[in-house]
Amino acid sequence: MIHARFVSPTLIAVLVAIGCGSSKPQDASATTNTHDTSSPSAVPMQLAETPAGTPAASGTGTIQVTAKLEGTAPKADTVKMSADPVCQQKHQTPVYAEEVVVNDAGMLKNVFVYVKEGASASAAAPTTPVTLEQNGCWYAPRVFGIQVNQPLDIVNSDDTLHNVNAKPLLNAPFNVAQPSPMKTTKKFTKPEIMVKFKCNVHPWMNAYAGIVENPFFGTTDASGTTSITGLPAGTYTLEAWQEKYGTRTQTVTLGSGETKSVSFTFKAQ
Ligand SMILES: [Cu+2]
Repeated sequence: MIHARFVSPTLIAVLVAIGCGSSKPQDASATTNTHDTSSPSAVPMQLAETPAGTPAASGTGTIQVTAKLEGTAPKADTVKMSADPVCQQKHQTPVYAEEVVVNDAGMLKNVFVYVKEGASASAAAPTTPVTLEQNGCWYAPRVFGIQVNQPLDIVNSDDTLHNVNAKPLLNAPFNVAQPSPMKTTKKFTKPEIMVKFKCNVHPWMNAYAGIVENPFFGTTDASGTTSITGLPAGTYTLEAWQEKYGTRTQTVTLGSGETKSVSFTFKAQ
């Protein structure tokens, strides 16, 4: 049920979109969602698709990644959820915006790092889904990686309406209403850095996905670190992405079974 307290102009727009939702998803093979209201308009294909039959070479090399913020991090705003009591009641402590998350040592969380050049694409996507959860009207994880054609389970764990609005440039956009606890499964068919998710009902909800061609990626944790493992010997260009500070790249050469450390530094603006 949609409760009267949620009848806002945004929600009305969402409901109208649902009511008119006779269009089919652009790529029916890429979704199992039954509420898809995405536009069937064409999306330009600017990147090559994963070459069929090309195995992702694997090895035993590791890149240990750290991400740091130089300078003073901006003060995180408190997120006000009073517009939706269902959201607010799930939080006993204040919730802070996560655009920039640093620890006391200046280490940056939620930096997505992947091998941009030097690694081959995987032949097949993992069948294990990545989960993007909405709990307490908050996306978790906020930043994550997923492989091309790997299932993404988008879960609503709240007894309230969320609207999952993804607007990629290279993949098919979608706009899914989840009026109650439920799961929608999606796939992305092309590499794309990054795809942003937002909720039309709760404007503070944002998440970002890096769609990549192989398993060589990671997202820094609260200590500002992640590891990329299973790499064969080679020379790799790593790109690190942070939602406010943009991207940094570095090149690293790994011998067979070697472990190297790479540190990315972002400057506070
Ligand atoms: Cu929401």
